[in-house]
Amino acid sequence: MDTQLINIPLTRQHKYRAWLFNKGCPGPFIRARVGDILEVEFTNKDEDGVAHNIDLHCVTGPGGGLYIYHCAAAPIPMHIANGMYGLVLVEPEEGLPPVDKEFYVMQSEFYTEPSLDDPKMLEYSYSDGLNENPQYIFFNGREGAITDNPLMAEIDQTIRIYFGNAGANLTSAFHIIGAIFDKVYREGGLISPPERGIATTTVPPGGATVVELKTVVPGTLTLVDHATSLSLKVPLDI
Ligand SMILES: [Cu+2]
Repeated sequence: MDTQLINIPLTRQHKYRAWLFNKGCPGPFIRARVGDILEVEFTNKDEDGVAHNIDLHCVTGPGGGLYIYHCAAAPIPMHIANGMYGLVLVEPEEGLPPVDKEFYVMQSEFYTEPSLDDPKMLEYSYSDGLNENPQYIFFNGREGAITDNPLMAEIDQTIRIYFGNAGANLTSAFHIIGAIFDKVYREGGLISPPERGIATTTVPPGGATVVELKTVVPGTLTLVDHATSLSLKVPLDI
């Protein structure tokens, strides 16, 4: 893996100088199985000379689960808010049951202020980061990431979503409009059996969940953070 500085189209109007794992926001989905040895080679290509690293929450988790990884160089909230996070799945030894479709979605906050040099650029806001006052909360790192490229499935398929909340600060009330989660592996734990028939599940910052649902009728299903006032305070990607 590597780290680079990339100007990403954060909103329809603005770019943001993001710090990314493998040019992605979120970074690559890492998939392993209990008993695997995970070798991570990490190169810092940050041309501004900022130090970066990788903190994989799965390092000592026995039995399998879905875990966040993120840059843990100081100040940590800045590195997370700049886009340095992803998910690592450690499947149980026997593997997860097969499904028809799998998707990778991550929520995170962006704390921004206009750049003094370029009105089309946004920069990280230290004060809003400290005050936990995000300007944007997005799925998959930018405005419209999912609405522009919808997650598609056919009728009568079983869908599994690997969902992570990078934070850096707010808890997600993860919900899908138009369906019920048939299975929720709470907080990404794969050792316990899944909960059944959940409408909204809590995903803390630094946490993840695995949810499954079945497509019953044709239509558009919408993923949201059901903390509804947030959609008035900041634009939510729905
Ligand atoms: Cu970093």
